[in-house]
Amino acid sequence: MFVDKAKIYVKAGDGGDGIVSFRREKYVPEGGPAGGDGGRGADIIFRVDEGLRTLMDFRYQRHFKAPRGEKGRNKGRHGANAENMVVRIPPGTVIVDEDSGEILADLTRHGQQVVVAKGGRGGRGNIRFATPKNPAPELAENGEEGEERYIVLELKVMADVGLVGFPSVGKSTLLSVVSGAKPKIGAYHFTTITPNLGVVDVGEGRSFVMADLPGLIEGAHEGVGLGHEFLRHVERTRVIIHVVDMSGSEGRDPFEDWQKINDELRLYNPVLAERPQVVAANKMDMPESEANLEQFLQRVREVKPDIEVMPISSLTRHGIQELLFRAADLLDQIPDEPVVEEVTELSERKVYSLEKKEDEGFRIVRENDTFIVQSAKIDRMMKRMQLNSHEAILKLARTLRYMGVDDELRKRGAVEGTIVRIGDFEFEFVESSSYY
Ligand SMILES: Nc1nc2c(ncn2[C@@H]2O[C@H](COP(=O)(O)OP(=O)(O)OP(=O)(O)O)[C@@H](O)[C@H]2O)c(=O)[nH]1
Ligand SMILES: [Mg+2]
Repeated sequence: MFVDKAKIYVKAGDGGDGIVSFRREKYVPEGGPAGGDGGRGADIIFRVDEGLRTLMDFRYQRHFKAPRGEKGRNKGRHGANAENMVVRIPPGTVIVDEDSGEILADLTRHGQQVVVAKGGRGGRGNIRFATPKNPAPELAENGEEGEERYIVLELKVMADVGLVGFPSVGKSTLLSVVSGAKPKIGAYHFTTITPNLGVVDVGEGRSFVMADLPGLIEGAHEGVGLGHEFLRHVERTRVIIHVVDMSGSEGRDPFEDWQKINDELRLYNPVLAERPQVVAANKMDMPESEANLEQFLQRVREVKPDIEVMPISSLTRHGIQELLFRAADLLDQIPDEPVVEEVTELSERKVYSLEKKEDEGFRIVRENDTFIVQSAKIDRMMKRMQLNSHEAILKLARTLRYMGVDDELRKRGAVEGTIVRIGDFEFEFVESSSYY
């Protein structure tokens, strides 16, 4: 098991602004308010697509910004809602909020989806603010901001392709040149003692997970050299790349190596003998390799005429691209089995609500002679208000009084003329009787 990870930023669409507008019709000199509401900003939705295997795509695109809603229009018409943005993720993706560490969703089945950032509501147009007392309001609201957050995607994956072979044939080296993985490489046997995995990007939107497994030796199927441990991993891979050292170093015979490993696979589980296998004839950069390969091909074809042998050198990278394409093609041909294991600790955990908890309170701090009002609610409200009209200011003042901000300021010593800062705005404190 290994975890493919990606950190991304999502920002849902802002709502469209409401507008101030008045009817202008023949014979109606002073038309009523006619400014429509803004449209809703786009949500960002993550949806499971079973065709995806890795989080590779998120290495190239890490920022997702959804479109905003349209502005309100005249004659009371709504601005259009923005179309939601759908991002495809592979099955088995756990979505975590970076700030809180909360699991937002744990999606396993095709088509499952979750809203990771909600689009903002459209602002109300001036039609909506009309009252009998104020039939022609000069007041409209800005669209609400779309949610934004940093998200960590975690995918628990199993390997699609397993590298098997004797120790020191170059399995780890191969993985290191085709993926971002950094396995330990060494001229001694059993350099690798636990599997390493890496994501291989084949291009054209195709990618797969490759496992570099510890070297196998004779008797592995009986457990020699931790054989069982390693073979269990091979069992789970869908395609086997059998790496054979063609240089015949250490007096070894490539054909015998190949046979011995295949015996171990078959003896451990006969199914493994049927698994699609490509032989990667490695170390072709060495002087004896060419001659050895010729011999190898002859002998191998006697026992298995349809065997695929691809000469490569992980050192010079010769033949590597062809090998990867071949592995990807084989994977495409194999019927999809579920590769995602149910991760019980996660699926039993509650999926947390994405709704933000409203924070209704406020805090007043003093900076010399200035009083600063800190409140998420008021900040949000001020962002929505178009504070260029007298009416909007009055509405804000009423809200502040209603929330108890006025009383608290007075208690803390604010008097007529004291400077009060809220967000980016500074006001003079005015005794409420003079509001009207
Ligand atoms: N000349 C040459 N040497 C290679 C090539 N690939 C790997 N080697 C060397 O072979 C040695 C063993 O490489 P590893 O990648 O560690 O082999 P391994 O199969 O992972 O070995 P274990 O983990 O012990 O099973 C290292 O010294 C590599 O530098 C190649 O294409 N050409
Ligand atoms: Mg190794």
